[in-house]
Amino acid sequence: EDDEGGSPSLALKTRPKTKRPPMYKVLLLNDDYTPMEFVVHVLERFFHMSHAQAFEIMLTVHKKGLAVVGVFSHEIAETKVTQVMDFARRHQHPLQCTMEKE
Ligand code: NFA
Repeated sequence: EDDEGGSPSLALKTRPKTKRPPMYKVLLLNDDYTPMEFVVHVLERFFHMSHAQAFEIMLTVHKKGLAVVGVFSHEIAETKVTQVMDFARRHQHPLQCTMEKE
């Protein structure tokens, strides 16, 4: 049989540098004014959650102050944040959505 051979320690140190791109958490923040049903709608519309899932996450944000609503590439995370912020502003709600590197 063939034997690839080589030094394991050297092989580990000389691996090809194919770093995965960083991923970004998208966070929804609580406030005192945005209606609960609006937040549920946002989670259904932009994060493809079921009504039950969306309600659960909305309550987590309401009670804990924030929650991670998804993890995406930088470009997708930025798009989600922009979509949510624009949608909230159009409806005159102060809902805040941000992203941070995982
Ligand atoms: N805290 C808001 C309220 O009581 C509901 C809310 C939940 C707002 C999640 C923002 C995010 N109407």
